[in-house]
Amino acid sequence: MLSEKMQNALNSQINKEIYSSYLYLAMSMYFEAEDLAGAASWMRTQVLEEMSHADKFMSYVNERGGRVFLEAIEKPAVSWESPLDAFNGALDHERFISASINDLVSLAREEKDFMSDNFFQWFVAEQVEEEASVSEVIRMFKLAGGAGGGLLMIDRELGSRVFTPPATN
Ligand code: OFO
Repeated sequence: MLSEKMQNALNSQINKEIYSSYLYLAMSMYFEAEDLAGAASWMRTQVLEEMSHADKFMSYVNERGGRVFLEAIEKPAVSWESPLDAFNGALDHERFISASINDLVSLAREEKDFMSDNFFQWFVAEQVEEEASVSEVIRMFKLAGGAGGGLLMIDRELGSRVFTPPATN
């Protein structure tokens, strides 16, 4: 059985994951408008990944006999100064999510809720990958100088990313 505090924290995390999905959808639409189809597609993959995170949290709350309450999702930004600016925004957001997952782990340990602690470890590892994959794109944009043929090459590379659903625990 989840404590009320843990259930609230999990519901808040579900909202953050759905917001992540919405934010990356907004970035995808920005890239579409900039004619960067590969970056748009990379972000669409990220949209699916974030919804899979939300789904994993929702399943967990239900498995533990808790109740999911869906709240309003904040409106994301609609445009960015450059592709690099958008990916920098994505990295800032992932760092914010990592901190939020760390807070969940702290709460689980405080409450001696070791089931939740164990469940959150998947997300701790996932955040390492999330931050690394966005950092890698930022590195590519910086190397290419943000324009011309280099930008087109990066866009093609980004378009090759495919969504792999996470294992169901
Ligand atoms: Fe991007 O990891 Fe979930 O939010």
